[in-house]
Amino acid sequence: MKDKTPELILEGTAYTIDQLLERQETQVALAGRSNVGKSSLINALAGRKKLAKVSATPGKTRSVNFYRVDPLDFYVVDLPGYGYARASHDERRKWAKLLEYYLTKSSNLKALALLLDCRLPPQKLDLELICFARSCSLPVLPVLTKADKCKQRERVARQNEWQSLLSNQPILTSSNTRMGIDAFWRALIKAADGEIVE
Ligand SMILES: Nc1nc2c(ncn2[C@@H]2O[C@H](COP(=O)(O)OP(=O)(O)O)[C@@H](O)[C@H]2O)c(=O)[nH]1
Ligand SMILES: [Mg+2]
Repeated sequence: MKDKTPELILEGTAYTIDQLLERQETQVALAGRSNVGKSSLINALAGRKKLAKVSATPGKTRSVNFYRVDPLDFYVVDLPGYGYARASHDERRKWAKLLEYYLTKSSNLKALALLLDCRLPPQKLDLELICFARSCSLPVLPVLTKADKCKQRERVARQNEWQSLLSNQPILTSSNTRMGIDAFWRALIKAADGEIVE
């Protein structure tokens, strides 16, 4: 990257839909299935080990964290992971509602960075979220995680598979090796500028 890598600063946490919709600043959201590697990716973006909690026990995040991107003045919004197998029916419904409200009602949201496990074929819940994002004209930026766990052939196959379902090219990343982290930063900045479209 030509410029200095921006910083991520945790500025607030929302627990309710009202708190979630209060923010007026430009936002790019991060979403993905529980355990996809979202917290690890936030830490890799920030270049810090413990900004976001990496969980040994999945399904723990119930709140929405707002990270300010300094000095660019937009927010990276860390949405709760979905699809945790052991979540109760009530919890799932609550999460779905929160996600739905946020995606439909947040006028400052520019794009949804969707984290997808590089080792897995497209999953039902991911496809449902993509459909939903489309229904509210929200551009989806696909990000493949844990690429270090895949051979090159598998990476390319997975990229092609997602490419055929989405208009934007998936970015291959690994929080462990930092592969694709700069590319992800560039894509986030483009997304905040409204340059990523569906
Ligand atoms: N090999 C590998 N493991 C990862 C990577 N990112 C996350 N993990 C592991 O995947 C598990 C879930 O990670 P976490 O960041 O907590 O996922 P989250 O639930 O989506 O926030 C943890 O055991 C991480 O160490 C990666 O890029 N490579
Ligand atoms: Mg997490």
